[in-house]
Amino acid sequence: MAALAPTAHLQLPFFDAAHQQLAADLSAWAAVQDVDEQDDRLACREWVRRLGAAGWLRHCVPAEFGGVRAQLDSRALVILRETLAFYSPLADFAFAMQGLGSGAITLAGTAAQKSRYLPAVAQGQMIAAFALSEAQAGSDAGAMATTARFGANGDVTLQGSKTWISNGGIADYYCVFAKTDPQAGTRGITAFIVDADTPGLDASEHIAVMAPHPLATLQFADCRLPASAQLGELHGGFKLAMRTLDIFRASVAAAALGMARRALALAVDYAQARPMFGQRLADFQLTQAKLGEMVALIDAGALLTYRAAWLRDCVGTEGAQHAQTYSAAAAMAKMVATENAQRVIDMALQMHGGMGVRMGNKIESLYRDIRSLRIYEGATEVQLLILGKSVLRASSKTA
Ligand code: COS
Repeated sequence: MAALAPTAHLQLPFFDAAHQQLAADLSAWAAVQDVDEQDDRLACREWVRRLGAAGWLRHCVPAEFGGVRAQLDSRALVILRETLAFYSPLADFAFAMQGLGSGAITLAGTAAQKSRYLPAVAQGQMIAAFALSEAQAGSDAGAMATTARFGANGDVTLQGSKTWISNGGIADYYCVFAKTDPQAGTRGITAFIVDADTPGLDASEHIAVMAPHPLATLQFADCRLPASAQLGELHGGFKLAMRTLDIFRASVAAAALGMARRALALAVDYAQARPMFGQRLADFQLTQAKLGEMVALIDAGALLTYRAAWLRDCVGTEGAQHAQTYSAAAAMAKMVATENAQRVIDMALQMHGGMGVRMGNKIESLYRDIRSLRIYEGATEVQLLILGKSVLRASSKTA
């Protein structure tokens, strides 16, 4: 085990004493967890159970439904993900999906929906999932083809398929987005909560990926839901999905930071221990330059990440101006932190030489773990689109 996750950055004015305590407590807990991660689905269940039992998942829901704070606190989410990812990217993933898979219920659920799902998510008794992507609708989420048709008695029938669904096959329920008015584009999408045991839902198609991560394709064949399964406004599903993603994008950035900080810690340990040409690897200026570059890349991502979280917590997202400012800040944080983390981990691996590519070495697994963060919850290219649109919007206001 490397040293405990670093916490000096928590002295920055973005954080308060409760955040600092949270980081210290979580780091002490996470450092001694030992979960066998060979089977991603079993491991993910185990992480959800442990995270729930230890109370960490309570940060995913509001206090009224078993959470820690009155509202989701982005800085707490950032600290939780950064710290968990430092120790185990799969633990981070298990935590994040409880938040993402319940976020739309927190934002738009009825009292009955919130009472049924949120306390169970917070205790780790229900595993949550968010089902937006389809084979032909990844970055272009509005192009989804899954349909939801209302029957005469108000019930709903889902037809279609979702893919790349995190927690697919192990989730207890899915927040599913489907077209309720196929001609209306992004204005014709509605969200529904689909319990995993609903007849007509098949989540058995597991997708194997390069780093442990339970993923599946979902098939909906005449999958019938009661009217009470509708989540949020009719045709309001696209905005609900975007608002949910907005909350969690800054936390993806934080997960990338955790992995990058771990890679830096490993690189420092290795450089100080490895003899080479009569001195230590760390004594070469070439090595020092790389370590310097790594720490600067991490700090750049960190400042953007903490800014985004602070904006959401302390300025808020009420009103178009604040919502757009936050949305752009979260997009920038996600893009920079994940791209920088990939570079940092690559440099750390290079420093390890042949040991870096040896299976079972932590730096080798980090190299695989980081890759998907540049893709999921909005690829880097999507973040660039969001940022580009926000620059144009700002310039047209000042013209
Ligand atoms: N919050 C609230 N509303 C938002 C929003 C946000 N963050 N982003 C967009 N909207 C609204 C827009 O204001 C617009 O509203 P009107 O219909 O009232 O005009 C509507 O949603 C459509 O927005 P836009 O025209 O920008 O949609 P696009 O189809 O061009 O798509 C992107 C925009 C690419 C940003 C969006 O599809 C996206 O985020 N794609 C990535 C999806 C993703 O992250 N997938 C991963 C799934 S989870 S692993």
